Amino acid sequence: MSTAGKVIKCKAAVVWEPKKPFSVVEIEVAPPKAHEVRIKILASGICRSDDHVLSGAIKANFPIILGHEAAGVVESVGEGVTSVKPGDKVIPLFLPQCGECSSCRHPRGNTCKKSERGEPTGLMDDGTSRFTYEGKPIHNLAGTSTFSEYTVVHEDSVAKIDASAPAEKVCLIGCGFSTGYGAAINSAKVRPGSTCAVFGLGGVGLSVIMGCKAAGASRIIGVDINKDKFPKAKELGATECINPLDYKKPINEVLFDLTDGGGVEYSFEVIGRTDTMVAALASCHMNYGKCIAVGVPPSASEMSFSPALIFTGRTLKGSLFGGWKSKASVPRLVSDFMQKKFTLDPLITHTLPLEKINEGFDLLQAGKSIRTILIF
Ligand code: PAD
Ligand code: ZN
Ligand code: ZN
Repeated sequence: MSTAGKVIKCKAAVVWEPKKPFSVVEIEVAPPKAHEVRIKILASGICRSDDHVLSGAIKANFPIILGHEAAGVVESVGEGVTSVKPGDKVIPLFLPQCGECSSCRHPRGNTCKKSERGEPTGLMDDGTSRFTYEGKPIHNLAGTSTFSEYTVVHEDSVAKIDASAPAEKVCLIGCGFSTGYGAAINSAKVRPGSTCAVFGLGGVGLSVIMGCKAAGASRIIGVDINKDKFPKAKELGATECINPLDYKKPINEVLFDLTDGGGVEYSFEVIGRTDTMVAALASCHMNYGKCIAVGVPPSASEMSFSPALIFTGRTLKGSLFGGWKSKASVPRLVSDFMQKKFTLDPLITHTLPLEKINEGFDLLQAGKSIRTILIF
């Protein structure tokens, strides 16, 4: 029996307030309104950005359904939806692509004005939610909310992908892989033969390493305070790994020593801390060095550093979703994966059912996982 046009009751992991565990409960998911798409989620990865919201570091409205790195199948569409239809395999996009705003129209832009930045509402365009629990609305995360068996997204926030793509792998193209890989190849435009330093060797940092390697970097230095992350970083292309806790000197000085006093050509901050952003900036060459800030720092934080750091020519640049125009690029990235142009398997360390979501976050917080994939 078709569920189109009807409220769907399903399981979702709800967080009632910051720092509290998820509760997997039965919620109601309303049908999609005009230009919206209801998706049956098949698999969703756990990203540190979800944890930043859970910890309260990134501001959001609660109660909330987190999750933004997923793959699923379209269950039904609202009026006026033309780019996807029921049955299509899709990836929800935490960064939309409306195609009309100044960023979408610019060849180098990707930060669509429809994306929720700064003060997120956690609601759909009409100011309401499609999720309710016992009649009370629950907020969404970045218009995606994929820790739910069903979710509703705007048509600008969903991309149709190859029907044969394995959801439990390509879900990573919805955030972690694309963010890291694109930071190297789009935002930094890593040059063949160059030296790179990657601060933070989680799922996103490892994807930066894959991007640096694909771009032909000859030296890739991984930096992390958890040495357990080193073997996988080396497997994916890091030529050496260093732990700041092993040195008395600041890590930027260590990196200068390792590069004959010149500094690296490209540095990437993939942690989400302002002190490591400044350290990454100070680690790159004073003249032509480029530092890409990928990690999401706490909402209220401010960064301070001496202007001398950039006066001589260094570049500091942010990178959201790897600089990709989301709706146009995600289907192509999935095809590239299907053609074995890159691998996602090394990023997946754990697979759990949705009911065990708290275990998945425990693993991330303990530094024991790269990506945990929740299977629905
Ligand atoms: P993760 O927690 O799996 O990895 C972070 C790594 O940093 C871990 O291996 C830590 O051990 C390491 N680390 C922590 N503190 C330090 C330190 N002081 N010095 C060196 N290493 C340290 O996270 P992730 O890979 O899922 O995400 C990384 C960041 O990227 C995080 O801030 C997340 O919110 C952000 C992100 N940004 C975007 C974007 O579009 N810009 C998208 C997705 C994720
Ligand atoms: Zn993410
Ligand atoms: Zn736009």
